[in-house]
Amino acid sequence: ALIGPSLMCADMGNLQEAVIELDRAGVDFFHLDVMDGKFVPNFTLGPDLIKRLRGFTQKPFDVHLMVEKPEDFLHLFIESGADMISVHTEATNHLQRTLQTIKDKGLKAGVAINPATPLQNIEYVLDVVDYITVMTVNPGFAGQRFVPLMNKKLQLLNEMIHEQGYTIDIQVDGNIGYSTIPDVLENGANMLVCGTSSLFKPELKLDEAVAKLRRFIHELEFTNVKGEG
Ligand code: S6P
Ligand code: MG
Repeated sequence: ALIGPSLMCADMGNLQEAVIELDRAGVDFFHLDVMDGKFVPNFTLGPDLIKRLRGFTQKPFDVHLMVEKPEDFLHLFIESGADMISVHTEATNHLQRTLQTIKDKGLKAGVAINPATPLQNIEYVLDVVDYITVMTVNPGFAGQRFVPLMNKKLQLLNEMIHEQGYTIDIQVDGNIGYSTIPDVLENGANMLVCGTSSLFKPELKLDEAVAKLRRFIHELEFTNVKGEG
């Protein structure tokens, strides 16, 4: 599974250093949360900041748009250097077109889905998405508790994707840490958004936190493979 630090959980006064350190520690992608104070009751990173950080790593930038009418703002994030953009199914009446636009610009297109939103809402965009972000907390804040039914949702999503013959990455976002990772991996997630629950801990340096998490995931994947064989 891929490790993607959520930069809203980094020290905002030292974002540049955080990106450089995480890059060196070998993370797989960076997750950048964008909020508009309407779709979610908070504000975080914006296009100018993302553009500025873009210069400090070559790793993919995964921009998670928690904004209403994301179709109106795609150009800002494409210009700021995003490699992947996810939009919420709840935030637009034009989901298919919005995802198609992201793909047409040469980026990976993702759809994010809130805990209470049924999987049926994304059934007719499976052919156009590269990844699905299953929100395992309600979006807006770091440090929240995992919504328990999300493991069942992941399992059903995984089945739905395979039954229909698609290859789509499953990203999980929200309280992804040592207590929740075994189950989400078991249920098919392969992209982990890592915030305060795993990487950003006051007692651990970022490179140590990444190494520790990587070891944990490797061991789980190893035992899973053994179990299947
Ligand atoms: C939440 C946002 C997430 C958080 C992440 C934080 O609205 O989309 O990406 O940054 O969930 O991780 P944690 O471990 O603090 O929940
Ligand atoms: Mg996010």
